[in-house]
Parts: sequence; structure tokens; C-alpha cells
Amino acid sequence: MKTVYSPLHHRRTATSELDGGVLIEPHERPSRAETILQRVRDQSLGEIVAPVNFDLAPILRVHTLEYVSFLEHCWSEWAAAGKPGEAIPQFWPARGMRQRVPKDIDGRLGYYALGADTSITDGTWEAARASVDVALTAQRLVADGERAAFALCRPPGHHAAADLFGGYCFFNNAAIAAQAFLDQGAKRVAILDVDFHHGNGTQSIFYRRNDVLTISLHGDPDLVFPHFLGFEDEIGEGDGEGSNLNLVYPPGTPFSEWRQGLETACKRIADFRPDALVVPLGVDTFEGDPISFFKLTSEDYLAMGERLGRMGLPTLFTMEGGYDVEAIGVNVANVLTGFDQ
Ligand code: SP5
Ligand code: ZN
Repeated sequence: MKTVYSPLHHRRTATSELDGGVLIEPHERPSRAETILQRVRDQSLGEIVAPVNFDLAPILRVHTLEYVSFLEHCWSEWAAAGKPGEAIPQFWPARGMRQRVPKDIDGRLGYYALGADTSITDGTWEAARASVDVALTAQRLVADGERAAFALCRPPGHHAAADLFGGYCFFNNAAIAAQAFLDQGAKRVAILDVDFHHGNGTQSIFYRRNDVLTISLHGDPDLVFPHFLGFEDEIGEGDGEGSNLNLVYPPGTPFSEWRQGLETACKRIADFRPDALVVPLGVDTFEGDPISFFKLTSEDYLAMGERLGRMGLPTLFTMEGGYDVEAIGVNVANVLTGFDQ
């Protein structure tokens, strides 16, 4: 299948991630995308194409205008305020406080953030915009008749909600692409999130709707990020009741357990009869991942891809997490290879 890639991801080069009380080199780093691209090339998985530039309209179908303009201007406001480091949120509108957007940049950062793991830096806006272009270009390939396409998105997107960044995400590439399918005439779209972390942003964007089925398989949020969403009793609300499914797994989960969740998910998707499938693809389920606790092996990703391919649906993959940079290329390419078998 074709891969859509943009070198503009290099504009996202944060140097600090707050983790364990210290600033570390971010897990979400440029070498991730380069390693994947190299493996896709080496394995001759298909043509690598550059993205088309889209305007803000498809982004604004999913994100609020206030949030989008915050992202656009955050870095210049931060720099103009004379702050010495990267823009890291520190203060939140917590329980009992007012949910209003303050003028001060520290206040605005906290208002629009879901965590302090993600800094905003020079170039973040440009890279995040390019990542959406990558997703929408791949979406168009599928809409135009390709059986599947791989959007090599970086930065990732599935933690970003309508007006929240965090978890290394700014724009929800998968949600924007799913909405694009609908806006082009699809009646129903399914999103199957296989990243190790709950796809909280995607879930919340579609939580009250029945035209998008959202399913996420992930580490128990009682134990791991995003901590405050992703539990199995979250099934959707209002019109969306029954259109969200969370499948939660404990530390040490091997593929033999995880794949039962995949079966459950595939059955639900088949019953939903979607016109297209979007797969937020994270390979942080890998046994060697530095921030996760599942035990999938490189070989397991072939079987994962093969099962997704057997759904027989027009499929868009959007790149999400995966932080063992040594293995990320092999693992992602294995999913795509398995799918195409
Ligand atoms: C897209 C995606 O996979 N985002 C994940 C964001 C997770 N950020 C919080 C990471 C906390 C890591 N703590 C690791 C301690 C292990 N030494
Ligand atoms: Zn993840």
C-alpha cells in the first residue's frame, strides 16, 4: 500500500518532556518517523507520496476555532513573554475552579492541555499541520479507491480532543480523516485504535454520535496514561450510546490475550457495516516499549495486520505511538505487510 510522508515532521523537535520529575528527551522524537520510513522503503511496501496541503476547514470539523488559534499563536506568545524554555503547562482549571479562557499564556496553556508530558515549541504548529495533511492525503487515496493507505503521521493525534492537546498530540489526525470520509458521503466510519494508550481524544470527539463507532484496546487507565478516561463502562452517550467500546488489559498482556479483544472489535465493526475503517496505529504494545506494559512481539504485528486485512474494508492507518525506536520500523511494516497478504 502507499505511504504518505512529509519531512515537515522534523519541525517538531521538542527537547523536553516532564517525566519522573525531570525533563528528559521526549519519547516522541523525529527518529521514530525516519526509522519507519526507512523500513517501508527497504521492504518495498509501496510508493511513498508527499501530502497535498489542505486548509483549516477539515480541522475545524473536529477542533474548535479557539483551540486551533491557540495552537497557532502559543509559541510566539510564549517566546514574546520572555520564557527561557519550552511551553509546558503547569496550571489547570481543576475541580471547583472556573472553566474560562484566561489572557495569560500560562493560563491558556493549562486550559487547553490534558497533561504536562507535551511541550509546545517553535515549529510544533507547522509539524502538526503537516501531520494532518498526511492523514487527509492518505484518506483521499482510500476515498478514491485504494484499498488501504498508511498515513505516516508525526506528531501523533489520538489523545487530542476538540480543544485539548497532550499525550504528544495536537490535532486528532484519525478523527479529522474519519470526519472527511463522512463529509465525502460515507454513512458510517469505524475507528479501531490499537495503540497501547486509550484513544481518549477520538472517543470524546465522537462520544455523542452514532455515525462513528470508536473502539480502543489499551492498557488499564487505572494504571497508566491517560488515567482519567478509557474505562469499559464508557459506552457512548445520547445518540452515541452503544457506539463506543473500550477493551482494557493489564500489565504483561501477550498477543494471545490481546487478539481476543481484536476479535471482539472486528465482530462489532462487521455488525456496524462501516463504509471505511480508520486504524490509529501505535506499536507501543511492543514488549520492548519503554513506557508501556504489553508483551507483543515483532511477529505478532504480522498477525495483527492480517486480521485487519480480513475485515475487507477500505482502510486508513494513521501513525500514533511506539517508542522503541530500534523496533518501530519493523513492527509498523509488519502490520502493513500482514494487511496486504
Ligand atoms: C501517542 C502516545 O502514545 N502518547 C502517549 C503519551 C504518554 N505520555 C505519558 C508518558 C508517561 C511515561 N512515564 C514513563 C515512566 C516509565 N519509565
Ligand atoms: Zn500510545
